[in-house]
Amino acid sequence: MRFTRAIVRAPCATFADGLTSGHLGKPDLPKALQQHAVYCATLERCGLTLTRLPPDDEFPDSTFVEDPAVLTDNLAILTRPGAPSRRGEVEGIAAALAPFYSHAARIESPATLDGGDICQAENHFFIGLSARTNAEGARQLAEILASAGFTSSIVDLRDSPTVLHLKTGMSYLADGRIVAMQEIAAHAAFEEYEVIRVVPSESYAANLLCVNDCVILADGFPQIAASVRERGYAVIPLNMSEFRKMDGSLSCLSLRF
Ligand code: CIR
Repeated sequence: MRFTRAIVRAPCATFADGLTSGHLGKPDLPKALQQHAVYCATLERCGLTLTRLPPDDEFPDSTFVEDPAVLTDNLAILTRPGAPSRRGEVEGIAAALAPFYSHAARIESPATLDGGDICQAENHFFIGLSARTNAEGARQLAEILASAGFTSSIVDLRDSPTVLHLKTGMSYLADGRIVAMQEIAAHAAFEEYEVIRVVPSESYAANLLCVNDCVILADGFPQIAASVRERGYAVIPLNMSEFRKMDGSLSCLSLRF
């Protein structure tokens, strides 16, 4: 999968009021802004042209632009986020996508679905069922994807409440390879893939971002960084400390297409 563009939105003044499991303390906004700037520069270094949306104080979690949409190069799907406080983020993303997609499909009530629960692996999509994405959301998305020629499979995370989204726990690297945290590594949906396991002490790094020829990885997780490098990928480590405090990780900060 090659990408040419991404949409990003810097964290807003109310960032610390967003949703979080809250065990790592309050984020520092200036530091978050600095980490976001490095993240954006890294996407550019990987060949992406960015659309930078202005910070939106009305929605504390709005820097996590991945959740209100699911994109492929010719298909845009606007989601219905599982957290009611995040539903209003969708219209801003719809407007940002309008110049690039002539039509966007929509996930409709009573379905809920967060982009963080959706992982594309070439022509296949893994759809996580979680506290944010319900069965009806998964059904609607699978139907839209099937009509565009994509296959999909479900990964039920509802017995793993510490995993916020599917991509909190796994990522598609490239070349038929998946990176996954222990809890979900043996899932039947991943049977045909090479699964690179992330040790429990490095679980946060299971969310990585493969952008063209680069693999962007959270900094400070040497074992998974070595496993990825060993397979021949160029790794770029990024400090994600302030986003992690708000349960966010690398993929959440951009919509790539
Ligand atoms: C939330 O709980 O919705 C945000 N604080 C974090 C969202 C992270 N997004 C993602 O993993 N795609």
